[in-house]
Amino acid sequence: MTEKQPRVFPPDFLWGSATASYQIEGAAREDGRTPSIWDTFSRTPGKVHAGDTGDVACDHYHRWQEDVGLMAELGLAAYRFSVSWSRVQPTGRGPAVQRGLDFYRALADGLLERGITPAITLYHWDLPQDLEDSGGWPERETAERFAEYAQIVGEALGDRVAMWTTLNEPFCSAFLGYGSGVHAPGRTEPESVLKAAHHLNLAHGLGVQALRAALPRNAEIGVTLNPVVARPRTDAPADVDAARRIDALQTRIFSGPLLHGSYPEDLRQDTARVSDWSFLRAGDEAAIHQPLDFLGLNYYQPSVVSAPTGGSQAKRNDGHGSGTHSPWVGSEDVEFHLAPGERTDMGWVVDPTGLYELLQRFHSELPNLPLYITENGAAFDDKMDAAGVVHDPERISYLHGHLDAVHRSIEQGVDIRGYFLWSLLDNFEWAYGYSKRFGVVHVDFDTLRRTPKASARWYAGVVGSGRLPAT
Ligand code: PNW
Repeated sequence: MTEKQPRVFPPDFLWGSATASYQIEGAAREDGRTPSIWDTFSRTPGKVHAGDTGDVACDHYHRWQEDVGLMAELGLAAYRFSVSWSRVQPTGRGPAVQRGLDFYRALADGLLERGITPAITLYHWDLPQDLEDSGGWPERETAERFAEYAQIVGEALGDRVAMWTTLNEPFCSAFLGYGSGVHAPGRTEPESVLKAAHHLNLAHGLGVQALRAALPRNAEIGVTLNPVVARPRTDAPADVDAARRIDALQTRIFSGPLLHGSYPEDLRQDTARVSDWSFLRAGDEAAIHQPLDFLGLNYYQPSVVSAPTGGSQAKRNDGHGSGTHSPWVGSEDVEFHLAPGERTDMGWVVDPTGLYELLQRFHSELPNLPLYITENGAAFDDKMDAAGVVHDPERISYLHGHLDAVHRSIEQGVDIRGYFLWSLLDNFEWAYGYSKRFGVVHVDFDTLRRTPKASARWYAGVVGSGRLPAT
């Protein structure tokens, strides 16, 4: 599939890497930061692999200058990071903590000094525990509090940060946090999933309005989704319908109201057994449907689904930590199958054609909306050799294949503005703790020493030349 000619990217294509606050910062009790739902969850025995927590993580809070230095060394043009809500507004309500804001200001300035564009995500899953204690995302109030938080951060950093994302993957917050319970806060309540999804959508809409008021006019505002690429196992109508139902639950429950102004009718019907949707108030869909400057897409792998087969091979939960509860509210009978092919250390199949399809899909849905790939990457069980070198040819091959798909999409006329590799550093991989390594930079979690892997050098070559080498 790959051609012999190098693939040349547009000169203004934004090359970056991505991280998230809870996964890298550590300093969980410093400078006024209070617990988020991920502190509570990870400190609860049995929730996270090996009892790992984000208490120290990569200690990025104290080592951010070194990390910015690494990015500069790799020649990255952009860095996507998230703000820890409870570092900035400890109870999720009321006045901001200046030291929390100062940390992100210094980070943004450090990036700008090195010519790296900062891109802020306001919410990457670390809800202040106080807000969860008041009910969390299933409560409407959480969306209102998010808008105030967005205003605070917008006013504090709008003079130096031009690229803003409200939410990262609201699917995971709602469905893994309140449905399967494999993510914080670990609740398993089918109707709460739908309420959480709606209030996350509302939080986005109110947050965009707050940001528009707080930010200079040239700021760009978007949202990051992780749409499912759901492939029916066969073309039997029941399997095709299974794919439709999973697409409604994982993708269109967000893209419907966020990008098109209403919830899909089939989703309402599929979930009618679970909820009467009385949480949806008049005017909500209009509040959610705000003009956006870009859409961020995260992609890792496609899914193969079917109607119930009665077989034992299929799993009813998604791949991210197998809980005993299904996240698929109202479609619990849909089965997920292992696609054939090479796998990453997460057990995720390597299939760049899914990224190509995803980009085509959103381009046809919204031809005028610029797209960014806000996450793409792979975990492999990298080992450092005796000479201190980490060879990770599988990761290079994964990145090569996916960047090739991005380039082919651009050639087809899809408006893709940039690519953020997940992730800069090995980090706290949620329920998997430190057992899964997504970084292009190796982190020794005893010494916290950073060592760029072979993939970091390879990516630096792509970024520096703006070309994907022929293979
Ligand atoms: C994303 N799933 O998580 C997140 O945005 C990152 O924080 C994370 O480290 C990365 O991808 C790798 O996992 C996901 O179950 C978690 O579909 C779960 C799923 C997808 C993405």
